[in-house]
Amino acid sequence: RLSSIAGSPLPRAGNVLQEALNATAPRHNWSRDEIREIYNTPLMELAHQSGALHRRFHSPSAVQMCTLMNIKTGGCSEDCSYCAQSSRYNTGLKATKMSSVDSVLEAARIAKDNGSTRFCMGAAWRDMRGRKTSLKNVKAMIEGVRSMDMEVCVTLGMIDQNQADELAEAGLTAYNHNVDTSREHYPSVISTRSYDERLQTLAHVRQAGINVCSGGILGLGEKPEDHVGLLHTVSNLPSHPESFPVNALVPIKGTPLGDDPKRKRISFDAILRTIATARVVMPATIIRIAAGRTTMSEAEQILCFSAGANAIFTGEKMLTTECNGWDEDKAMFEKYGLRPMKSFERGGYREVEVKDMFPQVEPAKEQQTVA
Ligand code: SAM
Ligand code: DTB
Ligand code: SF4
Ligand code: FES
Repeated sequence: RLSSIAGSPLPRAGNVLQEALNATAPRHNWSRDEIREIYNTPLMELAHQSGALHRRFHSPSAVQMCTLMNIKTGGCSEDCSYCAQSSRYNTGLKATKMSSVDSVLEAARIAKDNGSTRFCMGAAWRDMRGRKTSLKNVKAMIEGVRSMDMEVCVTLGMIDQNQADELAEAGLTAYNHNVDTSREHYPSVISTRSYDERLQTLAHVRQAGINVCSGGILGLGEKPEDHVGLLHTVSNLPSHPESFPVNALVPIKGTPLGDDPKRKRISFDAILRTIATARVVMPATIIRIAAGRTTMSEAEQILCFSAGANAIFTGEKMLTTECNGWDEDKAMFEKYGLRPMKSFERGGYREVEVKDMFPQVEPAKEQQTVA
């Protein structure tokens, strides 16, 4: 019988997952119980089904290549217990002034020449209060990168409505501001700004018509239930984030989390489970394998892509840590038949068609005549 092998029943998708797989549009009213049920589906079944759903909403071989640049390193007043750039911890990082517009445009050009279609700039700021000149420079950077026909994203800490509107006016594609973890676990990671303040910044970004990029970090000493909580927060926003980055903690010496002897590295199955669940509850979102990818094998990364991840950070550096380089990523794409997503290319719901799943395969001549 098909339903059992050697007498043991095959794992099956539960009702909630079955229903989610029939989606023709994203849903914004997931209950925490529903997300937990999906998250706890036997992993092979979950990753297979999320991969099938992915193929209905996205071009299956397209992976967005983004390159990061730290435009203002270190000296940050916040106490995020994972971060190399907080001035509260002795991480050996030297704080710098803000980069010039010219140096940013030069870096974006190199990223574009290497195939990246999104350029993301980060600044180690709590917020943008009293940073009028910096905002003017950031706007010039945004305009310059957009004029190269690249998507452009910034992460500058908390912003108010006026600042969001100004960034929108400059042509910003997306604003990154991570909720990082569940509401419950958040206070054990950061004390200097609240979960609600984060959500407020996301509301300003959304209101300004800029795409929201918001995700989390796994491996902060949280429980699986906090992954469910993180997914519950983002999937219940008035519109789903356009981009959901999944970071695995990169331990930084000198930070509370980097120095914690009890901290366990996040397991790969938890990363895959989070990506697959994110794909099911936010079918149209771009899911980004973010920090920690250098510690993943190529085979692990491919499992993530086949379960629904469709973006990476690639290039010389993340913000302060190592990144998988362009050449390594190009070789992986070539080997597995992945292709860089084009600038502003997006999926959208479609019924599955074999020609979409295998676009490069033409039916053989004999088969055509027989048919
Ligand atoms: N200061 C801004 C902010 O916090 O919104 C922007 C820069 S901040 C470094 C961007 C995101 O990178 C953080 O929200 C966090 O999710 C992620 N991140 C920072 N350090 C990390 C680390 N050591 N490991 C994994 N992710 C990290
Ligand atoms: C995101 O979620 N991860 C990126 C990007 N958005 C800005 C940053 C990861 C930083 C990793 C640690 C570092 O390099 O300092
Ligand atoms: Fe500052 Fe951002 Fe690092 Fe927090 S994550 S310490 S806000 S740079
Ligand atoms: Fe740039 Fe998320 S950090 S798209």
